[in-house]
Amino acid sequence: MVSFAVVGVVTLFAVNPADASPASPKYQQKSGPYVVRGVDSAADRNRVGGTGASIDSIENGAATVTATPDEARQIERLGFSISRTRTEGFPAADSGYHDYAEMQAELDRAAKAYPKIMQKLSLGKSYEGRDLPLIKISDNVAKDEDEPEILYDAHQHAREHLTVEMALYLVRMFTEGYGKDPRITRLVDTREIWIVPDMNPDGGEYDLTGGKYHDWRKNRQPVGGGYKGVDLNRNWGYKFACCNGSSSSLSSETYHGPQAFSAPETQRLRDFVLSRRVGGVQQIKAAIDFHTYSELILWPYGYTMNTTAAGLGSDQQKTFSALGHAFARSNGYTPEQSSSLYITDGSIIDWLWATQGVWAFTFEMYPNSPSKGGFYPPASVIDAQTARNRDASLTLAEYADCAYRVIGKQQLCATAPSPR
Ligand code: NO5
Ligand code: CA
Ligand code: CA
Ligand code: ZN
Repeated sequence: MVSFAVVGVVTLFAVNPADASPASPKYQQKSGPYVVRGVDSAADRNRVGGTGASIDSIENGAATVTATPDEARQIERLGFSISRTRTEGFPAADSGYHDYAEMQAELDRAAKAYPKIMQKLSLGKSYEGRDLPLIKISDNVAKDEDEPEILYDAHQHAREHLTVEMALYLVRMFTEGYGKDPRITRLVDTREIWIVPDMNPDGGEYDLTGGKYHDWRKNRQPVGGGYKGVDLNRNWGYKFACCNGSSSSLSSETYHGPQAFSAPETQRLRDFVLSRRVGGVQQIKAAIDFHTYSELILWPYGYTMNTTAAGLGSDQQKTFSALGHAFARSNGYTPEQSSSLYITDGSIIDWLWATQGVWAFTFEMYPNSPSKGGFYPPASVIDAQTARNRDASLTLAEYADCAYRVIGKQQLCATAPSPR
């Protein structure tokens, strides 16, 4: 993949000595490019342009701008996020991976090629102002039909880049397979499929800066004490910070944030999920949250070792386990309750299940050992390791009309159509 990605979101003024030019304004050189985010309307463009900076291109609210240091400061004072970016993307050896711009381009292409069944929408913005794309795939895609809805989300954790490839694989699978593969055609015709390919674009892009990986996990929101980053998968609002499954230390990899949903990224997905309640009934019935690595299929709860707990009765536990084992038969991952790995609190799947009744799973993708690349497996594995989850992803969508069917208790769906 040709890469002209963003090098180093170097924060402008304090950090980059090149910007600390002592020259008086009229002798200041235009320099760039800068990326200015949140340039959504004509008024925004005029405000940015009004500083004297030139707008060289604009896409998805991100303007590439050439500006003097003074103009850049003015743009920042206007409230836009502006960063000094050179584009770099993945190291050449890993160019088969999609950085943020490449992912957006692929999603745009697919939406253009399959307008009848795919829409590219937005959840809103990340902390640094990047758009969080939301894909809908269904027949009559522009209509909200009465069809079971499924959510696949990826990349809560920055360094888990293979999960973005998984989401892009699902987009291709559902669009290119429509009208060709009967199983896919049936699902697109009878389900509404939501894909969130990149929950953490700020962390993901940061992880690629400077031509090397940074082993970054969290988002890029300042949290105080000079530290940046909240662990998005500890920031959800069910049993938040309850149980030693996250950290209150600002520098920790599992820092849960000052309160539940303190991160813009979790807020955005929460608000979308809540918007899918129609007449009090959550329309999203099943979900997979993709992570790497360890080749695991995990289900709620993460916060407790108990197999049943408030909101998780024994038929429900059996349904989770049976679905998890069904997925494992196709992808060879190890199925288990999330807490059997380790306790997590404030995870997305606990929130999705406990508050919305969504049959929510975490998939921890390839590899199963650090020796195979850990968080950074070579791009040569992408095709096989995303296709590996094809059957499980389809199976989840097929059970979205009545998950209890997997344990032969479909009568429960009639009496309790939505568990919440
Ligand atoms: C996940 C799962 C245990 C949910 C997490 O290695 S990971 O960070 N992807 N594992 O801790 O949130
Ligand atoms: Ca439809
Ligand atoms: Ca619907
Ligand atoms: Zn993860």
